[in-house]
Amino acid sequence: MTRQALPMSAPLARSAMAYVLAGGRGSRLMELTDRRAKPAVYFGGKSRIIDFALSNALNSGIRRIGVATQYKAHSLIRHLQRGWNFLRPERNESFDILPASQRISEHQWYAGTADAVYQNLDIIETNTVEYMVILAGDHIYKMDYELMLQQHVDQKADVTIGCLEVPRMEATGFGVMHVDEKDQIIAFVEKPKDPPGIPGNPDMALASMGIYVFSMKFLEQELIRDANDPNSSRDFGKDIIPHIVKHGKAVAHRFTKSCVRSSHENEAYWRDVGTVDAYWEANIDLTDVVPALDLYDQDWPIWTFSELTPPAKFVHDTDGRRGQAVSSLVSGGCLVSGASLRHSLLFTGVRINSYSEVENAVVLPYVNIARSARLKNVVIDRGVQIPEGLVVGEDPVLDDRRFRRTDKGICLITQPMIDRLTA
Ligand code: ADQ
Ligand code: ADP
Repeated sequence: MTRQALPMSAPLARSAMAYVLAGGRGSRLMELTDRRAKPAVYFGGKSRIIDFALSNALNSGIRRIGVATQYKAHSLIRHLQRGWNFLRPERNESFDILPASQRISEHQWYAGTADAVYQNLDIIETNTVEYMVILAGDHIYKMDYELMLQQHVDQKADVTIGCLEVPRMEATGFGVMHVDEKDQIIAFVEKPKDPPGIPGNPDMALASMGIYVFSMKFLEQELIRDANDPNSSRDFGKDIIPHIVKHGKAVAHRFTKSCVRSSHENEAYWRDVGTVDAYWEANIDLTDVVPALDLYDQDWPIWTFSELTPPAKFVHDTDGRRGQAVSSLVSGGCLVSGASLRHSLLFTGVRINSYSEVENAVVLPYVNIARSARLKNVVIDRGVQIPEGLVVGEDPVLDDRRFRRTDKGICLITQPMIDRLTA
């Protein structure tokens, strides 16, 4: 558990601001994002997706943070206000929540990701920072942005882009780049239909993680230039980055397992969790004995708002049936009474009652599972009341009719779906 030594010079993170783009819906998460933006979706038992980018910023030494919100922002803003309001202006720190508030013109929401920065330039400038770290609030990973800032300064780049290798056929949803031997980006295409492979490794592509380091002055000039371009869609991936690759110096920063100063990581873990399948799988993976993502790593804690709850409790029911959990993560305030739980993850305050069997389940906060339910391969949204005897995961045709069933056979269950069943 030894921490690698910090660089001797003052950390660049202290003169940087992290700006988290958290306005997207994430529509492939289906009903999970009907009422909340993707960054506000729960992950890992205690956190929300945005906590990963924010914790990375904090653990990297960044103390000035802005979060731009747009789509269905209430749940996200409430979480940020409860969990992330500890940065103090009197200690040269700041935490700003920046909803698309039509500050420039009353007709204008954030047009694209670059516009979500441009519209708040005046607020950002009050922070007098030298570097800007633009982040997406959508991804699960641990990363030390100080190392990215150092590479940016060492290579005298105009922009440094976080990137990772992905299978070529999966790269259609990413910005894809070519680099020279010094990792300078010589070509960049946003979401190509036929992604170019890596020379010498044609089945893989070098994909942008959608995270960028700029010097503040350069970013400001670029945003103003872009705002005056009538053909621009005001997006980093579509407009700003291709322009810099053509006219300036863009450099790739590779995401590897050494991107986090922790002795715990055994692989470079990064997930988009953009679909119900990917979301279910990444959560269920945490039940592995040695998961690829270690949430128990005290060198790189994932900060969040945590409700005050009593400990999880497992009890015999009145018939003497044991309440038990195997290979599962169970959060505070949960109560498992005479029921059995396997390979599952319970968020705060979940109750599972007698004779119920739950397996491969991701159960969001305050779900109540009544007696004698059998639930397998499910994601259950917050607060859902599962009725007595409900069976899910045994009859694909029935499940298809009642719930949101994915190609891989995972059922997403929400309260309106349950209401339709019992109506
Ligand atoms: P996309 O994944 O398509 O591409 P995009 O929809 O632009 O990303 O969203 C990026 C981030 O900005 C997300 O966190 C989203 O929540 C947020 N966001 C989107 N629209 C917003 C708005 N109007 N206001 C505020 N926030 C907003 C980008 C890059 C690709 C890269 C992928 C990696 O363009 O080059 O490969 O990210 O995921
Ligand atoms: P969270 O995402 O914080 O868990 P909920 O799942 O309770 O919150 O709700 C998500 C968002 O939907 C919140 O912004 C909440 O205020 C809103 N909401 C909750 N229930 C309803 C409802 N019945 N009608 C409209 N909006 C709701």
